[in-house]
Amino acid sequence: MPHSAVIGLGSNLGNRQFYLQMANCLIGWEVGAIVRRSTVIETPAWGFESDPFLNQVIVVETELSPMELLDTLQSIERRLGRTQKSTVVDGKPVYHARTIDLDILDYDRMKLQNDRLTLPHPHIAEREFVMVPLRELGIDIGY
Ligand code: PH2
Ligand code: MG
Ligand code: MG
Repeated sequence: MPHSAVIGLGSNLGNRQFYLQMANCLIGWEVGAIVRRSTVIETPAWGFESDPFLNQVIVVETELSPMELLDTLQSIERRLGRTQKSTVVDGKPVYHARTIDLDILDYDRMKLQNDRLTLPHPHIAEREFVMVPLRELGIDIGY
């Protein structure tokens, strides 16, 4: 039985539409069938001063485990020119403009916490750029 993963996509650097399309394509090849896709929305940068984002949420059926899924998404991010990772300075997250960001929002409603991945994704509820596409798809991850 495949697993159901909800993935948030974001881009605010370069040809944003192109990066979202390439990410959709690579995810379809390397992760599994994309069964739902939200509309792409433009949103102001949240939590840092930067150019506006294009954001989208998709649902994928995958045979990958959560950590395999994370490795695959990070590999796709690197191939699409993602350079800097978000860091934490003085307890506060520091974000950078990025060609593509691929976040696992939910995986079979699993709860998981390790040094690389927390599921479900924390902070979903306060981020309209994620909540709006989730609402469009009728997905309630339980926040
Ligand atoms: N991602 C962030 C921080 N801020 N703002 C918007 N509008 N969209 C994002 O995807 C986004 C953000 C960290 O990953
Ligand atoms: Mg993110
Ligand atoms: Mg990320």
